[in-house]
Amino acid sequence: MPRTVYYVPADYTNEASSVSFRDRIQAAAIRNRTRTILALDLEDHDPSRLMRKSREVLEAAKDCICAVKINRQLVLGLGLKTVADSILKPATDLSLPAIMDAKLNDVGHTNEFMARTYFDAGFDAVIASPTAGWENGLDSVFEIARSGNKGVLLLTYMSNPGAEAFYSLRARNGDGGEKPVFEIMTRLAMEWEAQGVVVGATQPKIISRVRQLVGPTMPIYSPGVGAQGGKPGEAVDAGATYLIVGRAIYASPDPKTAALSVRAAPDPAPV
Ligand code: O7M
Repeated sequence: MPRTVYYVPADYTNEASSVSFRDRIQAAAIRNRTRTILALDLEDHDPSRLMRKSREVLEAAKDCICAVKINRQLVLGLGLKTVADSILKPATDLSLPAIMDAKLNDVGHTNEFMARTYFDAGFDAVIASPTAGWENGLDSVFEIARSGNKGVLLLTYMSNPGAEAFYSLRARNGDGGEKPVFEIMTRLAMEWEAQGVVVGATQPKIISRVRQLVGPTMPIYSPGVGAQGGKPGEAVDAGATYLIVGRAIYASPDPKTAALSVRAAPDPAPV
C-alpha cells in the first residue's frame, strides 16, 4: 500500500473559517512533518494542576504534532470554558486543529446540541459513531459541521481487543449482502462525506481493508500506538494517515522527545 500523499490546497490561507478541517490538519502535518495527533488525556483530581500539566505537554509537543485531541475526561475535569481558554486557544494560535473526541452516538437533537456547543467552544472537528445512523441521528451534526467548515470523523473499528466482537460481526445491509459491520460503517462514512474514519492502529489488516474501500485520499485516523501495542510503522504502511497518541507522549518524563520518536518511527518525512 503506497503511503498517503499530502498536499497543500492552493487556497490555503491559515484562516480557519475559509479552509476545511481536512485541509487544516493536512497543512499542520506538512508544516511540522508529522502524522501524530496528541491525545491529551491527562487525569488529576486537582483542576489547576490538570490544566497546568495539560498545557505543559502541549507546549512540549507542539512542534512534533499536527493536532490535539481532547477526550470527555478532560472536559469533565476542567469544564468546557477552561478547556477552550487554556487548551483550544493556544492550539489555535499554533495553527494546530483541535478534535473533540465526543463519540457522539445519540438521537438528533442531543447530538446537534453537543456538536454545536463543541464547535462554538472552538473545536475544529468532532468524533461520532455511525451507529446512530443518519436520519435524526448524525444528519444535523454533518449539517452544522459543513456550514462552519468543521470536520466529522467516524469511529469505524476500535483499537481494544474486545472491539472484534462488534466491529467484525457480519451483518446484512441494504444491498442484501453480508459484510462485517466495520465495512458497512466505512461505506456510511463515504456516503455521508465524513472527513475521516478512525481505525485502531492495533489492527493493520483492518486498516488495509478500510484503505482499499475508501481509496487513497480519505484520511484514516489510528489510535492505539504505543501503550496499546500498535506499531506506528505498521499502521502507516497499512494505510493510516494520522496516528492518535496519548500515554506514549504525555506519560513520558520527556514528552517532546517521546513525540519526536513517534514522529520518526513510521516515516521521518511523511510529506
Ligand atoms: O495512546 P493511548 O492509548 O494512551 O490513547 C489512545 C487515545 O485514542 C485515547 O484518547 C482514546 O480515547 C483514543 N481511542 C482509542 O484508544 N481507541 C479507539 O478505538 C478509539 C480512540 C479514539 O480516538 O476514538 C475516536
